[in-house]
Amino acid sequence: MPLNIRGVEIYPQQLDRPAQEALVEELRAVQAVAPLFSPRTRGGQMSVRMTSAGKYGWYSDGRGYRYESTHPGGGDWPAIPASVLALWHELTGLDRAPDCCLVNYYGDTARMGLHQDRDEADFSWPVMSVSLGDDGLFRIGNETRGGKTESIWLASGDVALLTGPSRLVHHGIDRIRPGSSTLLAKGGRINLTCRVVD
Ligand code: MD3
Ligand code: FE
Repeated sequence: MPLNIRGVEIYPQQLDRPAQEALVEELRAVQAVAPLFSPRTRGGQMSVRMTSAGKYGWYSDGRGYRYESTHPGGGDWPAIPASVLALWHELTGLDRAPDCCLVNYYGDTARMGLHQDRDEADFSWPVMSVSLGDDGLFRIGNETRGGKTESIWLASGDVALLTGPSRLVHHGIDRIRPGSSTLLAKGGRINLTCRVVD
């Protein structure tokens, strides 16, 4: 039974250590094909580095946010790791596979400001998020801007499912806790976010 915070379902320690290690290896292969980059937004350079797997990858530059069919370097995005797809089908109960698995990498000082995920065509599809490496302080707000927020530390192996009304809540990562996990040799935090795009 997941923890429920404002409709966000959190599955603490859904992935055990061996599963986390196997996933990190699969992500190494993803990054070898599709290197991490730091997207530019209207607000400036993001502190989070990212890449994607799947049919689409998330991208941002001076023209705004969007999904792209190719990596900024030119090639196709690699396939979404099989273990991630299996987890998606297990937790969502859907037959439909996600179109995009966004890979966010947080160094010691990286953060992600409060935002909504609304670049997808249909918000009735859930979003699944997997945390790996150092703890991240996840802040959950409201569907509208402003108001009270709640925070929870996400640890390595935790999975969050955003379904129903929680799909459009404002959310972000205030900071990570450097050195809190031994999973990643170079430290930091990885978050995977799977979405149906179109
Ligand atoms: C709540 N990533 O990539 S994951 C993002 O940890 C993003 O990297 C954060 O927000 C991270 O857009 C948070 C948890 C998450 C992901 C998607 C959501 C929470 C969400 C979509 C709707 C509501
Ligand atoms: Fe988000």
